[in-house]
Order: sequence, then structure tokens, then C-alpha cells
Amino acid sequence: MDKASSHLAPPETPRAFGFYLDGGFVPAGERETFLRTSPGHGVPVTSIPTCSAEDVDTAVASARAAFEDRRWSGLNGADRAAVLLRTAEIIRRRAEEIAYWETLENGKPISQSRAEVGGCVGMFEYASGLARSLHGDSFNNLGDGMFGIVTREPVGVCGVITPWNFPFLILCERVPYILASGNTLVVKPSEFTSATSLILAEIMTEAGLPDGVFNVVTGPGRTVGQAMIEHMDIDMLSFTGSTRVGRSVVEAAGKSNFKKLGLELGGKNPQIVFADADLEDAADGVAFGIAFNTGQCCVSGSRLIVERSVADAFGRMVADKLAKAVVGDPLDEATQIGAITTDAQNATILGYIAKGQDEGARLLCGGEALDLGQGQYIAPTIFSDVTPSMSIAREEIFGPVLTILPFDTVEEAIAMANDTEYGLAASVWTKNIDKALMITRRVQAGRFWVNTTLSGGPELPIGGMKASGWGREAGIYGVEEYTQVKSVHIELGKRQHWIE
Ligand code: TXE
Repeated sequence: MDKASSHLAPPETPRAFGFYLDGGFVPAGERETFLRTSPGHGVPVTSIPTCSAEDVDTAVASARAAFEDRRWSGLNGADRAAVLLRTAEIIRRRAEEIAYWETLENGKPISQSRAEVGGCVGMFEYASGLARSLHGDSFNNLGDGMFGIVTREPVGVCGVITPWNFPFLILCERVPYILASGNTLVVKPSEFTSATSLILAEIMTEAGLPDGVFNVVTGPGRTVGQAMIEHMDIDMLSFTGSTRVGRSVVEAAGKSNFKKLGLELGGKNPQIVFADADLEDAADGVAFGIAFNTGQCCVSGSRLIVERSVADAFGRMVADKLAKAVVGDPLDEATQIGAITTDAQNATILGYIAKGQDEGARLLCGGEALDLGQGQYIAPTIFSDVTPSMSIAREEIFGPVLTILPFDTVEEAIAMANDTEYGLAASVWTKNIDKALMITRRVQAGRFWVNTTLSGGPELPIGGMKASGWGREAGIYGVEEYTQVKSVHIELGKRQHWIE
């Protein structure tokens, strides 16, 4: 797995993982195992235990014990920071291994996996500083007889349920921030992409994280995930996935212990392009925004809302760009667009492409599965002659499918951008600062890009408005989400008696 060895290939036999409990791997033993097939190669690559609801109980008990005896929350911020920094160092050292398994299970290009792992190093490094700088507030204005302090405390045992589209990145956008304030964790990765979450567990133990602070249970959402969302002893849960399951997470929280929730759900994100934009840059950005990670991004720019005077020409520019993108073996360094991660998602995307044609939209490019001799691939696809009511313009497709909607006025562009149940992300392309700021203010989205798209880093928070979710991850916002605030009132001097 040396980066220099240019001919990466899938393993000859699947790598068997255990799940992770109390500082060590637990082999599958008598449990069933799930054999994950690489979507880019069609061969089995990993074998993952199917945990039971009892395994979830054991993992939560381990995280609870680690929280209650304060082996992590009782450390000072500097000691927690040291563990997070050592984790960053080890991720950097094992980056090639992590990228390899990420690409095998997910189907994303190896160059992209490497870049994502690099981004995850930054998440741990940044969060380490926050472990030291997190603080509360004080009120010295309550008169001579009273002093007020607001402290931040960790919430307790946190559950994290992640999807298959960015298994390692989404995990690292949460875990170091959750750990910074002293919480303990039980993580459930998607059943399709568990390997890199398990590797992270091993790395954190090596970095000095006390046993029991970070546990990973593996298996399907409907059993293992469901046991977590209903659990009475998980204090807060971060869920990233479909809006449908997000709804059941909210219901389960209401029926169990009212656990605090963080939700990052679907998106149908607008890319608003004005005629006065640098159209070369915008075409590249729009192509990237829809084809990056084969469009399997909650923040992918799937609705192109473009000024009518340039709409036809701009659509062709984006199509020309996409025609040059290299679709192929995810383990090949040159590949820019990899495989579709799951069979179900492949069927969903092809279903939407057929539906778009049935509804009367016109294919500008793509529109078909690509036969590369192995794995499952779909050509980047653009639809024009789309109307706002078509399902391809309204529903999250989660694939490389772009719809073009022309507009005539700024007000119309804003209305179209907001004409969705979602509010996760949006981009605007214009050289006019007035228009750029007006759009930024009025379009409802948790993440916004001006003359770029899909950029990010540990400083800026992640999350959505409307049906795209609740709360924010990453940055100082991500640390504060996983704390609870306590108001402390300190009376000074002799008490004025209520009963004389
Ligand atoms: O998501 P699920 P799926 C969207 C996207 C995609 C669709 C379906 O539109 O086409 O969702 O993808 C766990 N209780 N997004 O089916 O099922 C599951 O095991 C608790 C957008 O894969 O929501 C996995 O770990 N957990 C999204 C996680 O939830 C349950 C990313 C997500 O899976 C559960 C992924 C249950 N009852 C898909 N059922 C984004 N916002 O990035 C499943 N899970």
C-alpha cells in the first residue's frame, strides 16, 4: 500500500474486522458477518461482524462507565489535546492504508480518498486546540452580592451514526469535536463502509485514548442503528443520512429519553450562475459540484439555476467539461469519477434518469450506465428543459445528475433556489458583489459558497436549514453542540433572610 506502488489492486482475500469495544477488537465469533463487495471491482474486500442489540448495550455500558469515572472528561484540556494531536499524527502515518480501504468499500477515486484523509488530519489538529480553549462565561454585573458563572460540560455518552458516502470524513468532522469537551462515544458506521471507522478506533487507542471512550458497533441500520436511536442511555445522537431515517430518529428520541439530536440529512442544492460570472470558472465549479464523489454528496450542487441569456451556452460548457472527466477504476491515480457505492443507489440513480426522460426533460449528456468490465458506473448526466415541478428537480437523487432551470431576474433566482424542502448548501457565481451578497443573505442554506463550491475545512461549521437537519458539526460550533450549559449563581456575603 505504498503510494509509490502505482498499481493498486483489491486484496486477494477479504480483510476480516472485529467490532471495537473497550479499547480492543472483538472478533465476529458466532455472529453473522457481512461481506462487502468493492463497487468499483465487484470482488469481496472486507468482512464485518453483524452486531446485535445486546452488543449495542455492551458498547453503551462501556462508554457510560468511561464517562462516569471521568477517565476522559476529568483530564485537563491539554491532556485531551495531546491525544487528539497524536491521533492526527498516526492518521498521517497510516493515511495510505485508510485511503485504500475507503476507496475499496466506497468506490471513490484513490486520489480523492487521500485528500479526504489529509483533511481529517486537519480536523483532529484543529479540535485539539479547541479542547484547550473551550470555556464558559461569567457575569460580574449582578451586584456586589452575586456572581454568575456559565460553565460548559460534556453531554455524556454520544452516539454517532454515519452514512456510506464519506465514511472517514464525516466521522472525523464529528469525533474530535465530540471528544474535545470530554464526551464518550459509540459509533455505528454504514454497514457498507465500516473499515475506516474501525481503523480509527485502533489509531485512537494507540494515541492514548483511554479504553471505553470510543467504541464502534457494526451492522445494519434497521437493527443496530435502531437500537442506538431508541437507547435510554445515549445522551446525544448525531445522525447523518436520509431524511426518511432522520424522521424516525426524531420519533425514537421522543419515545425514549429525549436524547439531544444532531441531524445532517438530504439536500437539493442550488448552483446559481449569473451571466456576469467568470463562466469558465463557473462551468468547472458546476461540473465538480455535481460529479465529485459521483454526486453522492449531501451538498452536491444538483440544481443549476442559470440566467436565461447564457443558459444554453453554459449548459454546453458544463457538458464539455464533464466529457473530459476520467471515469474509471477507483484505485487508478488518474481516475476522477469512481463507482456508485451501493447497488440500491445505482438503481435509484438510473431510475431517476429514466423518470426525467419520461417527464419530458431533455438529456444534454450522459444518461446511462457505463460498462467498464467490472463494478458499477454511471456517466455524468445533465437534463435541460426541466420544470420546477419535475421529480428530478425536487427530489434528492444522490448521483451525478444535474438539472438546468433558467431564470430571468434576481428575485426569480432567489425564489427558485428556495423552492425546496431542503436548505443544506448553495453556491452563487457572479462578479457583482451586490448580487453575491444579496443572494447569500436570502437563500436558505447552512453552507454557502461564492464563486466556488464544496470547499470546507475544520474552522467552518457544517449543517443545514429546513428539512436538511438540526445543529452544526465542526469548528467551535461543533464542540459547543456536544456540551451542555450550566448556570452557577454564587451569593457573596451574608444572606438576607427570608424568615426572620
Ligand atoms: O441512507 P440511510 P441510505 C440519502 C440519499 C440516499 C438515501 C438512502 O438520498 O439515496 O439517503 O441512503 C443507518 N435507525 N443520503 O439508505 O438508510 C444506516 O445503517 C438507525 C443522504 O444509505 O439513512 C447508515 O449507517 N439508523 C446522506 C445511516 O443510517 C439507521 C448520506 C444512513 O443510512 C436506520 C447518505 C434506522 N432505522 C444517504 N436505518 C447525507 N446527508 O449525506 C438506517 N440507518
